Amino acid sequence: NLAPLKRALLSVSDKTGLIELGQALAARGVDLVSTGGTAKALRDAGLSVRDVSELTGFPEMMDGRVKTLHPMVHGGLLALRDDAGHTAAMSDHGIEAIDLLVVNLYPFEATVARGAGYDETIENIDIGGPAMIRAAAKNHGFVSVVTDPEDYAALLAELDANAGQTTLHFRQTLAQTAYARTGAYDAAVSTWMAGAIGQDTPRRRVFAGTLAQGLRYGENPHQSAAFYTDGSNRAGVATATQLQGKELSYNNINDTDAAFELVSEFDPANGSACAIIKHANPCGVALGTSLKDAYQRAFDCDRTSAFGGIIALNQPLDRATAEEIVKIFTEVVIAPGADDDAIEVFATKKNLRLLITDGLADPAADITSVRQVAGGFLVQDKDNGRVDDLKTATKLAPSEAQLADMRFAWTVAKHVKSNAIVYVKDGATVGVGAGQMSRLDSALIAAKKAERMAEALGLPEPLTKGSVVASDAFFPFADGLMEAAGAGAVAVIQPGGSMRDDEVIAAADEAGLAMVFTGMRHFKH
Ligand code: 93A
Repeated sequence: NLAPLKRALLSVSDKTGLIELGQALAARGVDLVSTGGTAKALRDAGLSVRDVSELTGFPEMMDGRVKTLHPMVHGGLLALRDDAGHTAAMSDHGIEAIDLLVVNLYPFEATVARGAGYDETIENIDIGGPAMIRAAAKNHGFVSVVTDPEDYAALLAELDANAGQTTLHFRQTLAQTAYARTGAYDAAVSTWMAGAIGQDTPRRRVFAGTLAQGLRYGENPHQSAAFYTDGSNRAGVATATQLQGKELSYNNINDTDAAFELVSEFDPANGSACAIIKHANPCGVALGTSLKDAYQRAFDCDRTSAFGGIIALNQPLDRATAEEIVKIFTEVVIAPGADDDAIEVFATKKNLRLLITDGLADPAADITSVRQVAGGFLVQDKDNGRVDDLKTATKLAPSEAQLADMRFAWTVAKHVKSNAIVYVKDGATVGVGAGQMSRLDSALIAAKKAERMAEALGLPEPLTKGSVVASDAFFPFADGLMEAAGAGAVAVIQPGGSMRDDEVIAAADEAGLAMVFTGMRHFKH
């Protein structure tokens, strides 16, 4: 059991809750020591506080770069109170024990987020703060370290419950949080530098994020979960503003991300686009003469699956589209804006979440993606591959209209889990086959869904008749291609490059198909 806490060093950039904490500590007889700005804030509130320069015998210098980097501070944080050698060193050098460290760091992440220049960003790399945090956390046997204003209340409650001290378990928890903070901080610095200097290899990267919110549960109710932001401030689900609806779930966030990344492929200057996602795969994607038209056409691809789906739009939500969307149950709508009329329409559906982003995501951005495997992480550049030159492989060349549909189908296929087969007609998906272990099965499933939709819509034949089809990777055999042709596809876009390309091309020629090769594949696993 430690003696009641005697001395606290407070050095905080975010002064939220500082005065209340200082008052509460002073009321408990704790001696306060602080760096310049923090000391001033405490003094202005009428508290008595010593400057850290009084402790170190050195002024804060070099524009504050050197304020607490001194043995008087670090000795006071690191000394083992039950070690005769350490306590002797303390008394020899007049080092005063620091029992509580309250630090939050220079706002590096916020500085990056607001787009500050190189020099200003460098100046916001905190050195003394992390050094103290790491020292205090190492010495958690004796020292409490608080790095988040949200923990001030818990600290005070702990002091009250334990005669002016903290329990070892509490200090351990604080230390664990502290190392998470310094680790994430340096990761943010390294990530920013990678971008600033054009260091784009994923081989020298470290990943950490900032807790954005705890989630009710994970993919399933028996899994606990949380959501972290990576500080990149990229437009998307992590940075969107939620205007209404209950809290997003783990699966909502994952699906909303898939929806928004997909719809962001379609430049709003070229027209309206809508993507509807279920279980991270699109069940309908369409361009339209208006946003409402795009939504309706996306919906008509697979009305059954669209129920309870997640909708992403590439233009601000308007009243007409909102009125159409509320006709069925939808989990989330994400869009780069919403007008007042649309917001009014959505207000009648309390559970429908509406997320507003700051523009669209840049599909060409150089981003690193991370996936966990047992015992490690897989890191790669995000798939931002684009194909401009399509090579016609068959005798028959595609028409301009078919080429436009092929490019659309190819873009959608990039966002469909492999094996991906996507049928498209007139700028709308009419059949999506996703995530099958065989390409043939994906082609079959997509065609089957199109048949079902034709029945539901009372059409004379499935919309796959006269469609184009995209395959995210080459057809290893002619069978998948023939399945697509059987469903009515008349033009094919695929990477090419199979050992049996000759066979596949011959089969396409025989069936009277036009086929182009992209020379690039878009596996998504
Ligand atoms: O510039 S520093 O890296 N050098 C230091 O020695 C130092 N000591 C504390 N930054 C340092 N700090 C940071 O100053 C703290 O982490 C805190 O964020 C900030 C508090 O400064 P002030 O009390 O003057 O507002």
